[in-house]
Amino acid sequence: MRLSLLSLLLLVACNTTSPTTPRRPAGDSAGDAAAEQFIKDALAVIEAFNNGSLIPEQEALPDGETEPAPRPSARPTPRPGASAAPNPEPTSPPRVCLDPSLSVADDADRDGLHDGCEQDLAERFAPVIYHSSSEDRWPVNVDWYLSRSALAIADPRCDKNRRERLVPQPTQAQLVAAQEPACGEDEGTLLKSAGTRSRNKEQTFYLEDVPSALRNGSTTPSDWRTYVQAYPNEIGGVTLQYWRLYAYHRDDLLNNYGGEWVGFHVVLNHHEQPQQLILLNDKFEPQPWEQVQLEDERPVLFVKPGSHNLQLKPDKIGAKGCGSFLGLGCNLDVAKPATHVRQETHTDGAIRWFDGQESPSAGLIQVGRKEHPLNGQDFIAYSGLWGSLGRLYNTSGFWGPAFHHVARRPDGGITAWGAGWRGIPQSELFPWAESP
Ligand SMILES: [Ca+2]
Ligand SMILES: [Ca+2]
Repeated sequence: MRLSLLSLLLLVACNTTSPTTPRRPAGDSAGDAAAEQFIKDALAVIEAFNNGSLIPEQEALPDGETEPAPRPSARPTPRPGASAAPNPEPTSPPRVCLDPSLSVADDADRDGLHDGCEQDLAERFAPVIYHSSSEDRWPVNVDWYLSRSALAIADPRCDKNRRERLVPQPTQAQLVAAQEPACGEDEGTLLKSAGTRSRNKEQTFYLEDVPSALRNGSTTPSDWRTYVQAYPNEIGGVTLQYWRLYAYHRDDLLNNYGGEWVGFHVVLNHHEQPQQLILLNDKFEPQPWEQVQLEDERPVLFVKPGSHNLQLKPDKIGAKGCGSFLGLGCNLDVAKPATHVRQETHTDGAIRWFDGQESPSAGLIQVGRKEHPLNGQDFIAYSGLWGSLGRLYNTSGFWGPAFHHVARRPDGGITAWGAGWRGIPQSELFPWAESP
């Protein structure tokens, strides 16, 4: 069993101020040594925590609990008297986009950063994305998907293994407003479409797969919206998360499912300089910025057809349009426009197709926090699945950005949503409630 951070700090404190240790007058050298040792011990605990080698235990939610539950603090609370400890963050101001005098109008997602400044950074580092000319599952956006799907619930603990359609073509407001009573041993608990995350994809809200004829997504470029979340990070800069939605994931015969979210992070330091690009394909993959191809300051990413995994290089991405015999040996090549579709994701960017047609891109939209969405993007608080339930875990839909499955922390925290977030609210880091 791991000791919680709070327990360790208490242990340190108790050892330092043990009632068996006689109190010493101020200025006493032994007392100074004890105080010094206390600070050293506390710093060691803080360092271990920040290194990830000390993770607070997750407290089980009581039955029926669906509201945000108090969690162990993501960062240690300094003890009075330990304030002489140096700032563990290796940077000093300026803090990017940070303004203590911000009004709610300027910081509607309440992360301490000016929303306009966050948008400017997101536009500046918005990626250029290449799809192969042999792609057949194109991007969509949230409202496109919702208007062709239906909100439903699955609860195998009910009689007859409940699978029930609740709201056809839900709006974003309807998507996050559903509440249904749980069956079985959880009877009396309310499952919430904006709150309850299912561990095993059993007792869960889900969005039905779109009909087969629509699984190729949208070929209308104005539908290819890119969603952004920005937040203050632990190196005094801003982390930019970019997320995109596809109607369907087709990997192979066995690993197909509806509703796929693909994302990555751009980590900026306190001088607005990018340090890392973190891919979120099947795992959390930080990449040094030096390895990222750039167009001006913008990262360039390549999409593997069907699975939509993101790559830093176009290696082994097959394509059409090379003019080779039977298309043999044809791969996506930036220098050969017939092998790809090039999308500038920033607002006012363009999309150029392999046949030369060009049209405006859909641009970026900030989603804000799941507790304080921006720009009407309420979907970000939806905690159910984005595709139907299949026979297996991997053939069922997956979660959206704020409840994403990649690299989930041992204590249940959502890594893909909260990595490096300085002072992350516990209600953002953890699901609000969990079901089987
Ligand atoms: Ca903000
Ligand atoms: Ca933000």
